[in-house]
Amino acid sequence: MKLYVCWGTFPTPRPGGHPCANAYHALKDAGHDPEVIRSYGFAPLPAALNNTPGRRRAQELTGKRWVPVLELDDGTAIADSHAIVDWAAAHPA
Ligand SMILES: N[C@@H](CCC(=O)N[C@@H](CS)C(=O)NCC(=O)O)C(=O)O
Repeated sequence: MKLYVCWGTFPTPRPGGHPCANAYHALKDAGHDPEVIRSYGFAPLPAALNNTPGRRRAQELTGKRWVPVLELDDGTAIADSHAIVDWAAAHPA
């Protein structure tokens, strides 16, 4: 599986935590070892400033360039960190 993230999976002071880190650690805690794809950019900026492979793949999968996005090995996409956390809890490795 591939986890598309922004710039990494580091903690941030944001209330509720860093969404990409939350998704990543939920997957690890469930026994998964996702390939982390750093997408860089910042989704609210114009698409031209988000023209990275990770952002383009996020758009193909979800219609939006926001991350985190989880891509399962069968191509299924799960967008939004909360949905990824829920998926991880329901699908231990
Ligand atoms: N509700 C979304 C929020 C996602 C979110 O805010 N992602 C951060 C990156 S961790 C962000 O800045 N997204 C804009 C972007 O993709 O650049 C979620 O929980 O996944």
